[in-house]
Amino acid sequence: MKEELEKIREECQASLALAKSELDLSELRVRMLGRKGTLTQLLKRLGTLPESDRKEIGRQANELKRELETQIEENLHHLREAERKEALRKEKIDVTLPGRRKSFGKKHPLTQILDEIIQIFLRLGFEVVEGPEVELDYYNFEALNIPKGHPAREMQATFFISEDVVLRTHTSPVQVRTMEKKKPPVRVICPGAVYRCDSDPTHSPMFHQVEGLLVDQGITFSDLKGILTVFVHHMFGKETKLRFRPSFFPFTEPSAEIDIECFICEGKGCGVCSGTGWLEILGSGMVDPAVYQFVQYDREQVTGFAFGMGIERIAMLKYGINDIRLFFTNDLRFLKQF
Ligand code: 2NM
Repeated sequence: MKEELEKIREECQASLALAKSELDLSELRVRMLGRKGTLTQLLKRLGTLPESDRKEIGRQANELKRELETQIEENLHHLREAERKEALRKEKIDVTLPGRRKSFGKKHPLTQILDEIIQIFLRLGFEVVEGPEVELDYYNFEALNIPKGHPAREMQATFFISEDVVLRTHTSPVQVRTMEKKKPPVRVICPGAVYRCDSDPTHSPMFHQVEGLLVDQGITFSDLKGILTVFVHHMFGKETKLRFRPSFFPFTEPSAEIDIECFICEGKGCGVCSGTGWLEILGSGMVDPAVYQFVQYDREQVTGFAFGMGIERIAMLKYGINDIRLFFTNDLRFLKQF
């Protein structure tokens, strides 16, 4: 039995060294100290020993039992401690790390400018009207006093869909459609995309316009000057100098283009204003009575004015942008600046 006890001791030591988990340890406990465990069985057989051996072997066996119990408890404790440390290490968070910021989108610079323009005219009593981008030749040209063969048709570099259907070259057809539908007084602005076969740093084949129209009894060129002066002062600042320069459009008579003093050189003349000291920002005029005849308005009863501007042009002047394509390539490094 003495050798048996030695073997059990060795086996216990080997097993303890190998036990890597709680399960290993509880198996070892059962195998040695359980009701049918090796050591338990040996302890039960102590009574069969001669009295001379019983005391010594009994002492050693009980000592081994206690040692094994203590060792198993200790190892269990170490295992649990290691597990706890590992869990804490895994769950560790650095509360000093900066938060993850959500990035919010914002309006395209052209939309910002358009919103500003619309806001100014809404306060002046205008309403916003939209219309089709694919338009009949009749509304885009004919009813605007631009008959077939008129030089203005060549100047506009039109995209044709068919012989009498075009991509609109301006938003004026929306105003013709509005006058067809509604009797005076009419006070509308028409924003939207327009198309011309033209492409260089300052021209895009698709760009945006806002046009306006006011028709009523007794409207004069003074009303045009007043409304557009208010607009320019709101858009570019109330100290902005402006001038009305005679011009020509087939659908207005008289016609005027509106320039503002170049804010780069303050009127001295520079590269941006081509040495003139002025920047062209608007076209305008008194609606030609010929247009009223197309929409069944009484040309003896009503008068009115109309105007138009390019949104990209206004944005380029306002922000000092020298290439119109920047608006349409959607490079975030560009867009984030506005
Ligand atoms: C401009 C300049 C001058 C204009 C005229 C009309 C209509 F429909 F009433 F005849 N709509 N828009 C107009 C007049 C547009 O853009 C530079």
